[in-house]
Amino acid sequence: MGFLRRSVVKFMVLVGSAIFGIVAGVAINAPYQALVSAAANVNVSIQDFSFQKENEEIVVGDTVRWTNRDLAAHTTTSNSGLWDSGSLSQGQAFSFTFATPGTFPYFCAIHPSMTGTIVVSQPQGAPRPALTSPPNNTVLGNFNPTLTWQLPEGSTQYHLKVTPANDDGPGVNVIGNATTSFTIPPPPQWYGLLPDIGYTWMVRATTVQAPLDENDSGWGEWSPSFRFRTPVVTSSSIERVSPSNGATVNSLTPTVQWSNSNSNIFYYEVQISKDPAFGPNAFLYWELRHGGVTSPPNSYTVPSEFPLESNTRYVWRVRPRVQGDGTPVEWSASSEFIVPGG
Ligand SMILES: [Cu+2]
Repeated sequence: MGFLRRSVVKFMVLVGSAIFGIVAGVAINAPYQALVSAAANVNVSIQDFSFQKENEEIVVGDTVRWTNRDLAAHTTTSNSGLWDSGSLSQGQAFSFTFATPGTFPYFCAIHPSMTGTIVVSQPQGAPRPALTSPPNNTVLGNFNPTLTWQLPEGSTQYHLKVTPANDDGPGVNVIGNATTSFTIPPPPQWYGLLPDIGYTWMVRATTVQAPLDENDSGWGEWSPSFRFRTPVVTSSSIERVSPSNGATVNSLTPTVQWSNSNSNIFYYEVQISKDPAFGPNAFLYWELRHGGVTSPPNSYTVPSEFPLESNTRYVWRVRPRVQGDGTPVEWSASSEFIVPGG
């Protein structure tokens, strides 16, 4: 039953995306071509004590030309001081070319209630960053790769995004000055990348001087994306530290702790069971732990809501957590400990 329902849903998604693809191909292509064009001039009249029209939307490189049609003198003066025409008498004009994206309010310095806004966006088809290394579809040999790219001329900032397969796990989301590389720091500086996952990464840029956040409209388009894959790891670097094998604990909520000679691994699965085979007939404690933030590091404490049984022998084991599009790895060997009689 569940299987059937899943099939139906999958089928509907496929049909939907096929239709969307056709529509997008027809509808988007034509205007996209038209937008890749030379810089334009936009005329704004200063007339009847107002800017006409008050809100203009242009792209980077466009020039706005204000012409005073009134008998009275006016100015066009940027709120931020970017431009100031000074007093314009009837028939006089002033032009300004916008080199960066952003929203630019302005007013008349003689009649401050006269206001307007120029909204400047990046033109479609503007140069985008190009990713250079690691080359697309590289399988990494380490967990702190240096990602490099080229930026379009005049870029002031970049925005780098690294996303795990199925968005399952942590990623990297960095905005910086216009450098052309970023090295993902290894643990414990950053808990960035998990093992055996395909990551997608891309970069976008801006020519805006002011610092942008990721939701700002001043960003250019994303580069085409690249993929890399993190190394496969095993449980062989894990040692079970305490309780030592065969030890008797003094609590129904003991802490198990392990160490790992592979410092790149920080996310773990832990199991504790009465059943030496960790089978389904005994209550199975099966938890995920970020070993870098547990106290002590690389540990799991049985929660007081689910204490162990007294007078019982338990086994426990650990493995690095693999998720996304990765393949789960073998568990470590198991250790046992004894909970004494109550
Ligand atoms: Cu005025």
